[in-house]
Amino acid sequence: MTEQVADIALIGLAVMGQNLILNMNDHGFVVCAYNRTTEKVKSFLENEAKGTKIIGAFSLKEMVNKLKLPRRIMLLVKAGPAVDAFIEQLVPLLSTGDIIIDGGNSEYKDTQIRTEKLEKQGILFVGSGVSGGEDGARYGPSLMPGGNPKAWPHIKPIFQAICAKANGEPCCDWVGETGAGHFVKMVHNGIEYGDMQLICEAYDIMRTGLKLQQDEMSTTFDKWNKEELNSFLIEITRDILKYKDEKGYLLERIRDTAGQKGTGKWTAISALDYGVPVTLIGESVFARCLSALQAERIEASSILKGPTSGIELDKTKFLDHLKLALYASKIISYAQGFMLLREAAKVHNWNLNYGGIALMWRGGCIIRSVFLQDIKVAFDKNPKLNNLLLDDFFSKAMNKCQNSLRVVVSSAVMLGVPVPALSAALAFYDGYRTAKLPANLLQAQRDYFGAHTYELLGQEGKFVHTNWTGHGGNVSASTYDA
Ligand code: 2AM
Repeated sequence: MTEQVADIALIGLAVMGQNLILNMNDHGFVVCAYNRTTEKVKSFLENEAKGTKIIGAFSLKEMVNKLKLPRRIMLLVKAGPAVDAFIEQLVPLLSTGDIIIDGGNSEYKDTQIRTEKLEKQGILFVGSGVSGGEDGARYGPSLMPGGNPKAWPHIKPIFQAICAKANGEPCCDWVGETGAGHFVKMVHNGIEYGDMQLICEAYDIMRTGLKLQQDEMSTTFDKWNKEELNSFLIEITRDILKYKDEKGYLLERIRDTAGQKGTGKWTAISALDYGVPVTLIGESVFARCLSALQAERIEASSILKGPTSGIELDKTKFLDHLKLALYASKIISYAQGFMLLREAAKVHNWNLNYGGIALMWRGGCIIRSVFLQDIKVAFDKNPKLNNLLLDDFFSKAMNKCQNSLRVVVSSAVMLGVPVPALSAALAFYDGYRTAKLPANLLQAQRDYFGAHTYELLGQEGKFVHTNWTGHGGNVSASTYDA
């Protein structure tokens, strides 16, 4: 009988897996490493893990036998069939109450199915978002675990030891049931798309509208990074703008076509599925798609005209507006992201801890920022807060910044600089604060051509149909949709 010495096993020795193991080792945990291609276990033990307490296994059976009870096994393998393949091989080797954690980028619906299926087999399954890239994994990632809540007390000491800390608090807490952890990670990635697109639009206005040099832009981002926009993405933008190689500034020579791996798209698809207006992330995904049409854009640039008259901008004043516009749009984007979380939580009966989620994103991940502390405070103050925009702190901030957002969006329009995310933010803001929208006309149109019925003000819940044309009958429709 092998000695049960390991606190946790980690399967998948790609760079994220290796770094997480080294991080766990630093915090005093004994980790057993395993990989499908077992030569990697040998190489890892002889190189990166040399001189540590890390042990290895060359079969799943050997790995399972080396684990303390209840067994904790973390998968960091390619999302999809690889996860199911390992689960299938592991289950016959495990005992009731053992824990499998999937730390990959799995789709939350898969995590939901796996959690429910494994619960029936007595295995506690966790799907955890892991964010922060290689460096985060090594020195402190943001961790977003969800799934079977019975697993949490057993993984909490490890997860909260290895994760990033913000003001001494761990950027990891229990997110919620079934697929909640991976859902929150997906929304995190969508928000990352939004943050990045907003910064790109600000850069484009500085470059095209204000004709700033790159060092001036870098200085501006440096200043912003010391104020309310203080964040990892503003910081790296400052550094990217001033980066030079032997040919000068590198940024201007990078091809302007953006790639994507899909999690932003998943967030936008979820937003449509749940019927939540997460417009800013949607626009950010589409902006990447438009950027990919480079050949067409180049052709169109010589055919399609832009504005015929320019506008004069006061550089100092405008940069102030731009900062506030960025801040306002960021508030709106996060408000939309939390609206999506709230709706999904309602549908799936997840008990999401919104303040905890803000704290999980506060450090360790790409969207880490000081701003998330204010979101945490807002949800701590009122865990049932309906919308971030209605919190005292954020409504005051919006009331202060909204005019700057108008100045920036209208100026960009007059300059012909595309600002899909900034203008989506403004359109959402104006829609959200409008007590009476023109959807009365929309309902009338639907009833006119499709007899879809409408409600009269003051008689909500009672659906009526009007024979608008005097012909076509009085029967309302229930199947044809528009
Ligand atoms: P490998 O080294 O044997 O390829 C990232 O690719 C990690 O996922 C690696 O540890 C890799 O193992 C593992 N992985 C990818 N596809 C897999 C599969 N179908 N089955 C098992 N492991 C897989």
